[in-house]
Order: sequence, then structure tokens, then C-alpha cells
Amino acid sequence: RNGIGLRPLGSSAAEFEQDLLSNLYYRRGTTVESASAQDAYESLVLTVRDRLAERRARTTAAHYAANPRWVYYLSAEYLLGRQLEQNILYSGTGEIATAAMKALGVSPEEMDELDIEPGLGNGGLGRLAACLVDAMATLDIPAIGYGIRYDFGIFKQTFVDGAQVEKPDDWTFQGNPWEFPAPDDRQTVFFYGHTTRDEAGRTKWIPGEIVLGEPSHMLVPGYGTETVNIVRLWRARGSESSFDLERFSAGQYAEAVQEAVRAENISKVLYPDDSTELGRELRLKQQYFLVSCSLRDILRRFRLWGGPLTDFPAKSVIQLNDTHPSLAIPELMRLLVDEEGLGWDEAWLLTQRTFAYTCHTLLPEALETWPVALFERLLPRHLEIIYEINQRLLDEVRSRYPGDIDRVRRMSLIQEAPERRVRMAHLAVAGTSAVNGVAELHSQLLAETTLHDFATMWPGKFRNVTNGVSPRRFLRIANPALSELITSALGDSRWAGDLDRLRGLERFADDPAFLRSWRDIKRANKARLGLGDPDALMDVMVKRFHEYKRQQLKLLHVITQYHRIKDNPGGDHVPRTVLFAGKAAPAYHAAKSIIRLINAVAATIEADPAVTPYLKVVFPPNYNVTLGELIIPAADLSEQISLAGKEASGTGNMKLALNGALTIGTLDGANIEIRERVGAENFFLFGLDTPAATELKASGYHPRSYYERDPELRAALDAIMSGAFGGVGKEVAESLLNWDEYLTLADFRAYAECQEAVDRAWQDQTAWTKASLLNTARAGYFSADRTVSDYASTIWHVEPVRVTRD
Ligand code: 26M
Repeated sequence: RNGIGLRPLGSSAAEFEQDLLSNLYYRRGTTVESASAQDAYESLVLTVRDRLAERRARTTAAHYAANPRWVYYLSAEYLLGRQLEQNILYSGTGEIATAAMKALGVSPEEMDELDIEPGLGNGGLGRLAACLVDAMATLDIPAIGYGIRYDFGIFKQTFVDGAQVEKPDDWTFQGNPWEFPAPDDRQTVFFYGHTTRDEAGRTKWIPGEIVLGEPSHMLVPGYGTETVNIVRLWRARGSESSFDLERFSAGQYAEAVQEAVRAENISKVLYPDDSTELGRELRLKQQYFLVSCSLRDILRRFRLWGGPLTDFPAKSVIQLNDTHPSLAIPELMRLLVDEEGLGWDEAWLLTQRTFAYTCHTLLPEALETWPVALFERLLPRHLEIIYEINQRLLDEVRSRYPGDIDRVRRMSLIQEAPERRVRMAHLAVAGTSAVNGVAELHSQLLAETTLHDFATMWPGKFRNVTNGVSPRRFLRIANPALSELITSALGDSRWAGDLDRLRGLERFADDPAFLRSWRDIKRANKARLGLGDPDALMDVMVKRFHEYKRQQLKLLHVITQYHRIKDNPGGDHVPRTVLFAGKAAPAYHAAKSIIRLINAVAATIEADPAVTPYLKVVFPPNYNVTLGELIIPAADLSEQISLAGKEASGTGNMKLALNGALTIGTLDGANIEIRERVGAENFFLFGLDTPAATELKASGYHPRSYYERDPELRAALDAIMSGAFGGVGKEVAESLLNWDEYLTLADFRAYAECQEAVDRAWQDQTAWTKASLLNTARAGYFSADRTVSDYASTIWHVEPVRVTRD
């Protein structure tokens, strides 16, 4: 028996198989003869899960004994990806699980197909949260990720006549065998109502609606360690009294459940928005629901220890993933002042010391603000607290900058015109002790532009923590063939937990046999993906659709290539497969038009036999983590072509470089750091930099002048305007010609020339493969383990707690 009083689960194939059978009989209640594939899958999940649950129990024991400072990561989104393969890898059950599957007559591939990806996020921010919780566990940091268990995740993207059509993602239709419900830990959440003062002068919030938050958790094991942390996800429920039996008995069935339905709608669906504001009441309710449940849970855990409240920040650091959970700041103030009876100043110091804030954008329209009127109705006490915070903030501004009325107006938590709104980013900066951007350039621009006044007043608060990605998910699991080659070259697989070790690959950069293996694997990954000729250059642009990311720039270049091939059918064109994948927010019409136009161009090219030998455009629908794991290892070229100064970091850029794709990119986000590390000679740089883009906008930008001066650009836009692609996409061309917010036309020529350099480089396959290898070898910095270790040492000030085997 080990330290937690359990006989450890067996590590032999026979024991694993026995446990699998037990689960099939006793948990699923079926037999080998009548088992469905789903029965086999769920039994397998339970068998793997039990092994992690045992580690989880030991982790909890170790954490309680150590009484450490905990990290609480608050995020409205988690894009965890499929769980089965990762949990088999992390639990070290690969061989015995494969043997047991064989004995049961099922294949790993079949089991993976049944493993549904929880799509509880939109894009980069949600996947970053998943990579960071993975890395926290890997580094033995005591941590909990808090989030929302949406009934419906990010919509499923389908194409109808080339246009995006959204379908609901009922991801738990078959249940979710990875999840542990914990109804005992449910919390009560208030909404609406009003505030009153009692005799002692304390404020009380009398709510108008009460909703329950029911938690469940998924296990987050670390790689190469015994630590198993959790993400705790809240689901909204009506209280027991929300069912109106009287009405039901009177036959008013809809009315009888309306209160419960209203409550449950809070966690019904993920908002499919990415960086465009949309001020829906239900969204604000979601945010407060997450914050209220999580903070009460954090305080409950703190009270288990029993120390004085003044020690709260010594035992807890709460990281806010963007402003989505920033209501946690006034909520903690409310709990400390109204419920615990602390004085304002003391409560404020504790609050500031507890929180840190990560900003993920620079786009002003993506900074959250909420109408004061909505706040007043939904969260009356929080608005009072925000006013009080604002008063003290602006007093400080006035005393630091006497007479500077404009600065006071700019820094206020309240925007006055055209309507009064609460600025959540200002609240997040005021209420935290550290604010970070997600790449060097982003952090610098935040301090110089978006949050300049705050950075001037509190320079010590502002940091950079460059993003990173999980090397396990995006190299070890996504690219098994390359992983094996790397392991055999380096002599062991320690690189997956210590990514700087990839440096050791550099000594194979001139080894012809090794380069041949490297290239063969890339080719096999393209064949596995099955989209286009595996000998063609695989040119990949995968990310959410947004005008600032400039999928339209890539598309204009595709049309130019099409024209060049048409004009010179016998030329020695480099064969390319151009792959686009990504979703557009359902209400983002301009982005959806670009999707529709890409599909129309793809169809036109596909129908032209003179062009198909050289150019193919593919657009697999429904890009998600699982599809990314298939596409990224197959990429030769990584498109990172956002307008400089707009992409906070990017993380797809890191995943692709790690898998040996060469980047064609602008000096934006983390592209800059990738280029510095992999070497300028292994990176295709083009386009305006941030100062040049700012300058061009300021001096009056006329997109039409580029159209007029550049015949190829003109031909591409004219083709769209004249209906060459089934009449589709005229609004895309018009918007570029008349406005072109993101300087697409200004960067077109530089981009086209840079793509010619790509073609030339591709013609020397040995040199290309060497550059590919060097991208992988030098991408170690972009491990999420490094990111988390930066957070731990510069912001969280936390220490690892080792979990022992017995
Ligand atoms: C806003 C309002 C209503 C509903 C949803 C939203 C919303 C949701 C997600 C707004 C923004 C959201 O995400 C922004 C995002 O993903 N940002 C990306 O974060 C990555 C991780 O730091 C960076 O690498 C990307 O550059 C950045 O665009």
C-alpha cells in the first residue's frame, strides 16, 4: 500500500487488461460479447483515468502537506483537445493499453475517433490556457484552472456552396467519461436586485435571481512527473425551488420550468466571438458566474487551511486570462469588505497582491467595455465598488499629474461618451500587481500605446511573458514519426520535457542521411493528411479568420499564381498545395465573405486542368485542435502575415516552426522572436514593420494607388470584380480598394516577391530540409514549460511541490 492507503494499480499488461474487463462488466454493465465500440472506449477511458486518479490523490496529499502558494488560472475558455492519447502517454500506459485494446479486438485509431475534443474555446487564447495548465502540471506547480462547462462548445463549421454554416457542438451527447462531477462543492451565485446598508453601515446585496454553480473537473497530468492537477468547470443549474410544481400540475409545463431554463442558459453556449466586441447581457452573466463560483471555491480551499485572511495572497495567486474574468477584482473586494468585514484599504491591498492580468490583444475594438446601465441592473453592488475603485484611482492620477484633466478622462474606469461604459482593461490594470503582454513586441506596444498612461504611472507593473505551446501535444503526439527520429538522434526522449534539448539536432544539419529521413517524414505526414500531392510544397494558413490576420493577402497571391500559370502554362512553376483552415465569428460578415471567396477560387482552380498540376487550394472545414494536430506536421510553409502591430503573439506560428515548417511572415507578435531564434536565413521576412505601418496610416493611405501601379495586383482584384470566381467576393475586393484597414494592398508586392524567394529556396531540397531541421532544433524556447517557468519566477513567485510515488 502507498501513502494514500491504496494498493497501486497494476503496471503489467495482464493487470491493465483485467482492469479494462472489470470496467466493461461493472462500470458499463455489459459483456465482451455484447460490447459496442463505445463500451470499449468508455471502459478504456476509465482504466486510464483510474491510473491518473490515483496520482491525483497522491498529488492532493502532497499539496496539503506542503501548504504552498497556489496558482489559480481563471479563463472563460479552454481548448483541451482530445484526452485519450495524451492521458495514455502521460500515464505511461502506451504499451499495455495497446495490448489490452488488441485483446478486446479494437484499434487505437478507432478509440481515438470516439474521443470527443471539448471545444470550450475560440482560438489562441483558449488553446494557450490548455497549454499553460499542461505545463503547470509538468513543472509540479500546485494549480487549478477554473472555467465554464459549456453545454455547447465552439460551433461546428460546415460549408454550403462554399459559405460557412454553423452547427451546434453537442460535445457531451454521449456523456464525458473524463469528467468527475462534484455536486457537493456547488456554489450559489446572485444576480440583479439592489443594495442596502445595515445598522453597522455594512452593505448588503439583495439579489433578484439566484443560480447554482455545479462543478466538475477533468484531470490535468504533468508529463514525466507524478503531479496531476485539475481544471474545474462550472455548470449553471436552477435551484431546487426553481421548478414550479404548482404550475406543472396545472398543465403550464413551459412556465413551470422557465426559471430553471433561464438559470441553465448561463452555461449553455460558448460565445463564438474572437476579438470583436458584442455586449450581450448573457455574456456578462457568464463572466460573473465563472468569477463568483471560482472565488468562493478558492476561499473555501483557503479556509481549509485556517490561516488569517491577511495571508490570502501568500497562499493564492489568481491569473486573469484576459479581461473576461476581471470581475473577480470587484467580487473579491465585495467578499472581503461586505462579507468578511475588512476595511477598504486593507481589502484593496490584498486584492491587488492576489491578482495578475494577461492581455491578449492590441486592437482597441477588442478591449472589453460594458454599459454602465447593464452593470447597474445585473451587478448593482459591483458597480458601486467599481465607482469607489475609480474614485481612488483618479485621486491618485490627479495628485500625480495636477491639472491634467485629459489624463484623468483617459484613465478613468468609466468611458463617458458616446455612452457610459465600464472599461474592463483599466479595471484589470488597477486591481492587479502585474500586467503582461504575450510577446516582446506586444508587451512593448501595450506600454507605449494601449495602456501607456498606466505604464507611465506604474512602470513596475508591466511585464512580458512570451507565449509557448505544449511540446507533448504539438510534437510528440501530433508528429509521432518525427518524434521517433528526434528521440533516436538525441539518444532519449527527454526533449519532450526539456525542449531546449532539441538544440542537439543541429549537429545533423549537414548529415545527408538524416536530412533524407527528415524529408521522408514530412512527405509521409503530407500523405497522412491526404490533401494534395505529398511532393508539392504544403503552404499552410491555419487560424481564426480576421481581417487583421490577412487571409485576403494570401488569397490575392493565390489568384496571382493562378494567373501566372494560365499565362505561362509550360513554365517551371513550383507545385504547391495551399491549405486554409479556420472559423469566422458567425456575425463577422467580412470574414465570412473571405471564406466564401477562398472556396470559390479553390473550385475555379480545381476545374482548370492547365493549373491543377501546379496549384491546388484546399480548405478542410471545422479547424480545431484535432485537425491542427494532423495539418501542422504536414506543413512546409507557415503563413504568419498579419499587419505588423496587430497580432499579439500567435501560437500557431510556434507549433508550425516546431514541426519544421519555414515561416513566411511579418515583423509581428512572436514572429520576431521566432526569427531571432531560428535565424534570419531560415525565415522569409516581408512587409511593413509597425512604425512604417503607423506612418503610412497617419500620412493618408490610398489603397487604390497600389492597385493602379501594380498590374498583377490589379489583375487579381479585377478578376474578382468581373465575376471570374462565380461572381463571388466582390465585397471583399471593394472593401480592399476603398478602405483596406489592414494595409493588404500596401504589402502585396513585398509578399509576392517574398513568395518567389520561397519558390527558389524550395528548388534546393537539401538546403530547405536543413532550414526545416534548424527551425525545429531552435524552437525550444517556445515551449509552454518555459512560459510557465517565466510566470512562476517573475509574476507568481511560486515553488514546485514534488509528488512522490509512495
Ligand atoms: C469577446 C466578447 C464576447 C465573446 C468572446 C470574446 C472573445 C473571445 C476570445 C474575445 C477574444 C478572444 O480571444 C482573443 C484571442 O484569442 N487572442 C489571441 O491570444 C493568443 C494567446 O495569447 C495570441 O497568441 C493571439 O495573438 C491573440 O490574437
